[in-house]
Amino acid sequence: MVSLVRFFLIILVLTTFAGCGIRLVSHHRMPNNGLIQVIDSDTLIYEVNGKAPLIDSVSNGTSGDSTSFLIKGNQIEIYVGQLQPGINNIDCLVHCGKRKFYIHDRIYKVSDIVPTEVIPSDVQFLPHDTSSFTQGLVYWNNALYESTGLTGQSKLYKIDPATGNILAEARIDSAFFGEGLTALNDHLWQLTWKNGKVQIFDFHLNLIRQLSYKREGWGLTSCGDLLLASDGSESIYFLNASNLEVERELVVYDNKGVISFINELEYVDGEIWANVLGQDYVIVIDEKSGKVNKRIDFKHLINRQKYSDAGPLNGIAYNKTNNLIYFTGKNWPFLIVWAPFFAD
Ligand SMILES: [Ca+2]
Repeated sequence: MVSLVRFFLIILVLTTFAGCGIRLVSHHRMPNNGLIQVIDSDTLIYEVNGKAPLIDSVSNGTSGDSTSFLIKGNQIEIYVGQLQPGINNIDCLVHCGKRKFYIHDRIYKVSDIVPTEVIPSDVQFLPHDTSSFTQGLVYWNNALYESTGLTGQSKLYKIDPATGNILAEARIDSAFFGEGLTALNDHLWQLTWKNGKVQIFDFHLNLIRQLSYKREGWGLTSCGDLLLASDGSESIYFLNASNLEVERELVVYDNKGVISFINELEYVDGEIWANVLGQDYVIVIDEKSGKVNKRIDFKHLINRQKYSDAGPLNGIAYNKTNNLIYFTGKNWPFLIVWAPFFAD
């Protein structure tokens, strides 16, 4: 008899609280990191469901005075119009009868900067091997180095930056799909796409060692003693080169929202130049805030009717000794050489 009473008590408790909870009903979360994009509306609406869901009060969280709340029956409206662009935390405690619900979310607000549109002029062209499925480009010690992709075809090239001539080349492991490439600590560092490895080469293109890596490898550059890597999302990861642990994550966004599919990277004087998969432009990102400062358009420089086999722009390399920047793309017939000058 005792066990029967216990059984009905359990059923009663489950029935009372089944489906109870609080959920966001005004916005969607981004699938890979749960971020909430706040673009058109400055009000988040959460709703309590379950039995007797009327909200009594709300306690402020770490957002302090920057947000205000409005209770409407079983809904709470959180106004975030005063928050700064970029990532913000929303923390509060909702009191609902004897129950409490915690709201802990990360939102981002769009950038307050409208990117400057730049169209490169006075560029030079160098030849580029149209069989190169370009995935990364870097300048180091008077040479360009290129990483190319496709499983079984991936290579590393050393290229003369004055002529575009190939000086040396090496195949990488035929099981690997080569991706982003950078120079750090007198070595070349190469991502692989889904092979879970970072490969380290000397400048004669000899493999020195491999490190395990848990993300997809897309673009790679370096700043100081850190590696900066993309994985096709809207984030750039600042990695400790000794263990590839993430020291900082930078979310890229402009005045219209977060920018996904960040690919090839190049660190240039406090900014990160990046291409976006499938686009013939390069965005220039503030290293600290993630805001896009400029958008450099290359579509007038690649005639896609004439070069119908050419894929996306996917190589950016910076020679800081003479301020030249090199660009190319998957199966492009040329490298573009440009000395950028921004009149700002
Ligand atoms: Ca690069």
